[in-house]
Amino acid sequence: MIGSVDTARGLLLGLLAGDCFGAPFEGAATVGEAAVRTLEQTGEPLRYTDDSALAFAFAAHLAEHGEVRVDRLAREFADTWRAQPWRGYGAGAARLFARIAEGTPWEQAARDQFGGSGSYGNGAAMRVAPAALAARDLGHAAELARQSALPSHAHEDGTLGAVCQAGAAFLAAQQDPGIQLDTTEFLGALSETLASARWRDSLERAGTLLREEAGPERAARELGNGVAAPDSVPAAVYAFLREPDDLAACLRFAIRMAGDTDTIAAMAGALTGARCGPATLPVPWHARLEGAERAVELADRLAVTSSGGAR
Ligand code: F2R
Ligand code: MG
Ligand code: MG
Repeated sequence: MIGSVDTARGLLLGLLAGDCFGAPFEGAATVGEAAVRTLEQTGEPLRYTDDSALAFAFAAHLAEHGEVRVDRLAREFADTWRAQPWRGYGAGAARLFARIAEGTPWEQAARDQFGGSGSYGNGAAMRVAPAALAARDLGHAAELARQSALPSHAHEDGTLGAVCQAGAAFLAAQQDPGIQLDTTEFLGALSETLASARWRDSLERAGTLLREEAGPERAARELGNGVAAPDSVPAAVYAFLREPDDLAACLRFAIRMAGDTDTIAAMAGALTGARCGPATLPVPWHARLEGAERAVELADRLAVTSSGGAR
């Protein structure tokens, strides 16, 4: 096990790095390895998107309260959007946060999304990983995830995406990076948190693909790579389980799955970062990633809160 500060720093920096490196490829039908390596080598500064903006807001919320206070969290998400609406939010999310900012109760705003079915987008999952740092156990991580999804993702699959990613982050944070990851055990424990045949089937498929050492293109075809939570959260878990010990390799794999690259890489990066700590981040990346100092500051506050020191 690594210490709680390193777990928190690794998780938030891994999420940020995945978002920053994945963003230039978001929406691409295919991504070649050479293109990702070129971006790694350019040394250009990289901007973060809505994934990190909302994950930072959620981390700050947990650092302050140690729990989810939904009314406040809804306002904080809406304020985060309103402060920087140009961070690559989708049209649905922008509409939702605008309504909440205008005073519509979050229950109604979230329920009204997409003709009343609620959102099944991956937005609740992409921001949820900090829940793993405030959770006492896997069940608590799932509960924090459910509560955090309430203001925006009323569709069951939007919520389950958050539950799956928070559970995966919790399990990744429990790992000793010196011991080889047991992927079967990991997927089994994660599957138990998901009361849905569709999600369990998807994780089972991920297990089969791992045994067959499927590469990013095949994994994306079979697990999905789209903006819907069921099409991207299992893909991120798969990228992590393929490369659990090396953040750069994990992000390369996730981005080569194409589609919703910033989000799949942000979710996968949070998992590898939580397992390995900040040492897995190549040193030159710290200066390139917009928001790296904010990620470290929030991680340190969260680590104190989760050890009971700040409440
Ligand atoms: N949306 C993007 N990127 C594309 C737009 C980029 C932007 N225009 C720019 O570059 O400036 N990225 C970010 O959005 C994803 C997270 O989405 P979130 O927060 O869940 O939003 P939303 O709008 O609720 O859902 C996303 C899409 O999913 C489809 N969808 C969801 N629920 C649906 C339902 N019940 N019925 C039909 N479709 C549904 C819609 O297409 C939504 O637009 C991340 O990728 C993040 O990076
Ligand atoms: Mg984004
Ligand atoms: Mg995205």
